[in-house]
Amino acid sequence: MQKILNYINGAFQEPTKGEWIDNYNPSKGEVYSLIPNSSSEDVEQAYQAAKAAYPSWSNTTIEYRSEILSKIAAIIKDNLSDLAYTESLDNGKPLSLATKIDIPRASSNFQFFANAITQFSSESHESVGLNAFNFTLRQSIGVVGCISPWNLPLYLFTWKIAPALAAGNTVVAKPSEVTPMTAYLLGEICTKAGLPKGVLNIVHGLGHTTGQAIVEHPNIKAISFTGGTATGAHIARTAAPMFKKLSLELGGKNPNLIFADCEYDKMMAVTLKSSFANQGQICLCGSRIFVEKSIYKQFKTDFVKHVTALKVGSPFEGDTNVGALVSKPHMEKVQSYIKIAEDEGGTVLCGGNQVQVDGHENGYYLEPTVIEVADDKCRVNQEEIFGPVVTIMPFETEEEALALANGVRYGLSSTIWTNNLNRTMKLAKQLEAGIVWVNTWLLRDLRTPFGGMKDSGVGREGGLEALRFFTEAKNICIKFD
Ligand code: TXE
Repeated sequence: MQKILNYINGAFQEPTKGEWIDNYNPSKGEVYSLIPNSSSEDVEQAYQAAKAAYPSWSNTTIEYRSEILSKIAAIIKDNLSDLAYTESLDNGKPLSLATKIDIPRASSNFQFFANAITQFSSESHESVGLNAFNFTLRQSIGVVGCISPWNLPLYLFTWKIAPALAAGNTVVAKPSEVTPMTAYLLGEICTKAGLPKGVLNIVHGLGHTTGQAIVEHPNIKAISFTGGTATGAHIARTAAPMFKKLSLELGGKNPNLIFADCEYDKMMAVTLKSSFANQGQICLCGSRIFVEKSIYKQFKTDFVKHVTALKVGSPFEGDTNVGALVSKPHMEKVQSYIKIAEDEGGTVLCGGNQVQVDGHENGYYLEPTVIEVADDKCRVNQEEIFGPVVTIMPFETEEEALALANGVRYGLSSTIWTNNLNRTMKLAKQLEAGIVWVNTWLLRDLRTPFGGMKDSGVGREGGLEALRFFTEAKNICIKFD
């Protein structure tokens, strides 16, 4: 069986304790590789390699770093089909999605920060009347930690690593133990691109051991994390006494507010995607759909018709819309919410069942599911399910829509469907979310800030925000007579 290895100091190595974890192909429910169950000793080795590489990497020119990151971007692009296949195999997502979205975005992440670092500037201020000039340096932090989840494996892994490296830091990174494969391949790509050894170190393993060792390490000065809200809170508690810089991108329970004056067909097509893309396993998915009462009945009929027509199947078939969920425990968690919804008086309008896919009988497939809820405070409408399950509910007024949208502990993204500009502006201002989309969903410009309010996290990624996170600001004040 294939063994994935840790990438430390530019070389691949087995975990020091020789312990391994099974890695599953979710489309078949089979173990197909083994990954290191790394201990704190492996994390320490990765840290030592990153520490040794730091003085030299942080002193390279911006142009040099930019060139290396561009090369990594180019090699990812050159290997698009292999990487996309690997991502689908490891995660269960449709190959078409990995080919169109995940892997191109991983390449763009490197290219974007290769360019952005050349434009990254800081402030200067003259203290008029006090005879002083101030200028601010943006200095790299040192060794930083990047921890990423399983839903968009290479996409989110590189979204952290690229700005960290661009800003001159060296990195100890851990991908999710559920989807380690493309991160493993990234090591080889970085070596090919000429990234000096030790600048990026990739350690595989479980969250509460390997991940915890990264967060607990006293000399890893910043942690960029994407994952569940409970894990984020735990990381914050662990890191706080050491005053580490933290960027936490956590869960979402994002509202879709659909008004009667919207462009109906466009809204319907995009709402299907925002509900079920990547099997609903995107923190930005619009899992709560609120529809203006005058079009609610029509919406319900049409939406259910379209959802029922979605093809659940092997990730490798071209016409598959919904692939496999990432793991058995995750599928069981999602299924448990369908039961909870029924117990709480919700109505399953379609879906709700496991699907047997020919040739993939043990895979983790679930029908896309639409639940009509009467009370927005029910658990299925309040808790992040992170699967192919959405709730729908009518509203009558703009005020009611706003209250429903904001009535959860999360605040990641919101989508508004309307052609009324005045309403758009009022709602966009009052929605408690880090990202508001109007008449679209998931349109991302990498220069814009990305992140959530409330229990969806702390800090912002993207563009200058990411470069600011991965640097320390130092102000220098010079007095003259
Ligand atoms: O995430 P975890 P899981 C949500 C979603 C999902 C739930 C749990 O609701 O059902 O979280 O998923 C590492 N110290 N999201 O269990 O545990 C872990 O190894 C350091 C939303 O996969 O948060 C992995 O690399 N690291 C989300 C990463 O953290 C730790 C995407 C995420 O794992 C750690 C994924 C620890 N103590 C899940 N414990 C989103 N919003 O994008 C775990 N890890």
